[in-house]
Amino acid sequence: MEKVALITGVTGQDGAFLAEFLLKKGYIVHGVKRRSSLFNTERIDHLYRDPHETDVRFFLHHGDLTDSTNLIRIIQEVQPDEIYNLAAQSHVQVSFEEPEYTANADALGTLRLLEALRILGLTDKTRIYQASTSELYGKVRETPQKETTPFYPRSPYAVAKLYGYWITVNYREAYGIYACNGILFNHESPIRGETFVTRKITRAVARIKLGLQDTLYLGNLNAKRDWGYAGDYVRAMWLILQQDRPDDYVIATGETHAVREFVELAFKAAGIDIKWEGNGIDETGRDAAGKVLVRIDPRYYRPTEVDLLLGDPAKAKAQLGWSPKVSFKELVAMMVREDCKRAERDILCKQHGYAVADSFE
Ligand code: NDP
Ligand code: GDR
Repeated sequence: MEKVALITGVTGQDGAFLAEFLLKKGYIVHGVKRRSSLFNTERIDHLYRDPHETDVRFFLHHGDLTDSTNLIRIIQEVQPDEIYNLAAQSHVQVSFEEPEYTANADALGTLRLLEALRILGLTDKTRIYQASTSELYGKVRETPQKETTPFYPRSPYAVAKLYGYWITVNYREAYGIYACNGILFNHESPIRGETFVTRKITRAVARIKLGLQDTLYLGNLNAKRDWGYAGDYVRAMWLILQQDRPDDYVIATGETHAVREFVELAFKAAGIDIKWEGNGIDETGRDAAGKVLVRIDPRYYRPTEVDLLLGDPAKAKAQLGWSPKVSFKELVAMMVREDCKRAERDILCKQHGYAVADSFE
């Protein structure tokens, strides 16, 4: 029998990678997407087929994690073997501006899915994966961070995800649901949202290289992250739901790099050497000719920062047989390469009189 998966957040970076991965494994995949005034399916358009065709295996449903009745209806219709709860207001800085909405979608949204399984009598049938995060570790208590490291969330996003983590554990213990947390460290790709720091950097590097932009404005260059490749991480999500017993796992590379290093490597991948000058908000990154390419804008500083994330994926390696395949250097180069192609396309569009979006925050 073919397995049926339901992915919330299917239009996001991970949703797109996971949908493709599961379709390749022979799953029938259903995705929940929000209604939006413009198309928001760019990342999954290549997977979508007209539902009137035969042998369609990928279906989309309108839905929202803030709407219980809608989630219950979708789950009742789909009767999934596996649910991957990837939907979230996932931007840490935005969560300081929209804390209540973030809690509603990220914390209560998780509860709504778990309750739907109970209401529909699917606690024995449906396995559920919760997209937990290294942001739970927040303020450094121990490095590297592993499954037993205490949590200390440092943003409304992380606090909401803390609830999501524990409600998942609680429903596993209380009702015997196969419910698991993947505590995933940062993972990136050429389809990463443009306002996360990695993509913001690689997009700007490409546009600076091709003359579409002069300067890249950033916040804290000293924050350190354990960055991996999203394609590797969705494989871990699937493995987590294929074990004999439900459990929680750290998924990380075991390497950490500062934002500053990411900037240097990204420019290098585009053939530009960056030299740093000055300190704090006056720090600049210059090319060999002395032109300022990187400046600090304190608007991007966070009220409370997470200084250092470094994960220990030993448990995932031992129990899931998972390890990352794409290195940090390969990831940066891949992202710069793809953004250079997009910048070239933007130049063509401009030359033919079509408007293109110039800047992202
Ligand atoms: P994205 O921001 O790229 O995607 C988030 C998805 O959630 C989008 O499809 C978005 O829809 C959808 N969404 C947002 N709010 C709602 C809502 N109220 N109802 C339904 N759908 C909603 O995130 P990623 O793909 O990067 O991350 C996937 C998950 O993993 C998230 O939960 C994130 O918090 C978590 N995570 C991510 C990590 C990473 O490094 N990428 C690391 C650890 C955890 P739309 O397209 O319409 O905006
Ligand atoms: P993060 O990712 O907060 O780790 O959350 P992000 O890329 O937004 O920030 C990483 C670090 O870079 C610093 N930074 C900047 N960040 C942004 N966005 N823009 C800037 O201009 C900038 N300058 C410096 C930040 O201060 C931070 O320290 C991501 C999300 O995907 C979450 O959903 C996920 O849970 C975690 O990763 C793991």
